[in-house]
Amino acid sequence: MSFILKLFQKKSKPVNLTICGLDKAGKTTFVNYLVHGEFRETTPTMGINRKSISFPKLDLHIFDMGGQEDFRPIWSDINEKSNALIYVVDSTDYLRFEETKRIFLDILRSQIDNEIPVLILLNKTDLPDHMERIQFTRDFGLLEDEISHTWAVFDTSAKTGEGVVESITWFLQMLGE
Ligand SMILES: Nc1nc2c(ncn2[C@@H]2O[C@H](COP(=O)(O)OP(=O)(O)OP(=O)(O)O)[C@@H](O)[C@H]2O)c(=O)[nH]1
Ligand SMILES: [Mg+2]
Repeated sequence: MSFILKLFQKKSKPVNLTICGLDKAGKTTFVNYLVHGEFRETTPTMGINRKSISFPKLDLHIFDMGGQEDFRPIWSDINEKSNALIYVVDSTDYLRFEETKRIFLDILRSQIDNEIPVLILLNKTDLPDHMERIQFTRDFGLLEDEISHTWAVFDTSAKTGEGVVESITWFLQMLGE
């Protein structure tokens, strides 16, 4: 490519994306599905797992955060520098529902700006007795007046791939892809 063409070539927009959620929610499995197009076994993320994916109009720099309690204090620093948030919830983890809701609302209130789009993944919907999306949306506090972010909830399975393309397509549109 000539020097002149390179000068006028459209640059991809860099986007920093944080993926948060409790440990074992399926964050890394989701990222793996995005990157490899198939399910891969994972090990718990110790700290931060970084991946980059290029789309035609944007470069996604993914910060897949470790969800164990010890690593959660790191989240705020990364979230404050992020342009996008994915929050992953294990749809079969009824026991920790209030814990994940509290942490999620705290991120929205104090760690990210109002204009940042938020994609919520109700993950592991391949498993029986998972939460239903409509009920989840209400119980998770998303319909409250104080929520001013653009958000959407998608049923996903990072194991079978259900909802992976649909959710990321919505998100890329919100990010200007
Ligand atoms: N059935 C099912 N299992 C899943 C799904 N997503 C993840 N898992 C499994 O759940 C376990 C935890 O997945 P991870 O992706 O490592 O979870 P994580 O949120 O990254 O966990 P931390 O790194 O500890 O924060 C693994 O055994 C995955 O295979 C899913 O959609 N369906
Ligand atoms: Mg992980």
